Amino acid sequence: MAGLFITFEGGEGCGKSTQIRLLRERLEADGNTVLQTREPGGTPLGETVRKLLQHDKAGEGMAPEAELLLFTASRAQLTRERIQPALDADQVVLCDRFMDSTTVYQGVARQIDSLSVATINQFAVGNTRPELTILIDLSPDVGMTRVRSRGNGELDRMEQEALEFFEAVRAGYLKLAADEPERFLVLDGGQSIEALQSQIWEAVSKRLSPSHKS
Ligand code: Z5A
Repeated sequence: MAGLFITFEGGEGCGKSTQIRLLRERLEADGNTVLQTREPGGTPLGETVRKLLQHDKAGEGMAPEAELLLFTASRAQLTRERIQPALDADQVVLCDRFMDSTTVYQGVARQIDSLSVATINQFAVGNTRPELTILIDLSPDVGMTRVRSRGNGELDRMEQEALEFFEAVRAGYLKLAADEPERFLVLDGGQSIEALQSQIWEAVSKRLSPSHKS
């Protein structure tokens, strides 16, 4: 596969968006063409689904199965409309959340059976898989404190879940990472922004080949 596909995962407020922005800036300064995107969202269809999932009144009382299908519908569109074309053009793709979020949030925390989640996830992404997944691990209470003190402090539909939900998410991520150590880089999200950035750069720069510069 051409290109380099990197995903970022972790609980709320772990620092993904901050690190993705810094990494994109550094990659671009080095002459790489970068697609930075996010889930749910990243396409007009996906951004509409994002509103439904997070803030729309229509999302109240959403069944876990409907939630699973909405997240994966957004992903199916993003993969085909933006991610795979960018990889085919030998670009670096940085995605804020991808299929591991569904495995953990809908599979582990919402307790939808793992076989159904895996089947639907695979159908959504086809053969487009990340080469590197950076998991920023942080205790949920620290993450939620950061989220509450950011912007207007309002919480979206999923951020209103109980602490146990986010503890299950964290444990789910750590298990996934232990099962696939060659794909995952697990970092302590309690470190400074600069310390995290330098560990991320070390891992990413090893995977960059001269052909990624275009
Ligand atoms: N979800 C799902 O259930 N299933 C799926 O398949 C997918 C998603 C794809 C998406 O939320 C929600 O959808 C999410 C999972 C679910 N739900 N919940 N709950 P989102 O896109 O709105 O938000 P998020 O992905 O959870 O990220 P976030 O809350 O925006 O946080 P972040 O990107 O990880 O962190 P940040 O914005 O970079 O940093 C947060 C704050 O901390 C900010 O003020 C920073 O300045 C500060 N910060 C960052 N790094 C540090 C360090 N190192 N030290 C101190 N302070 C820091």
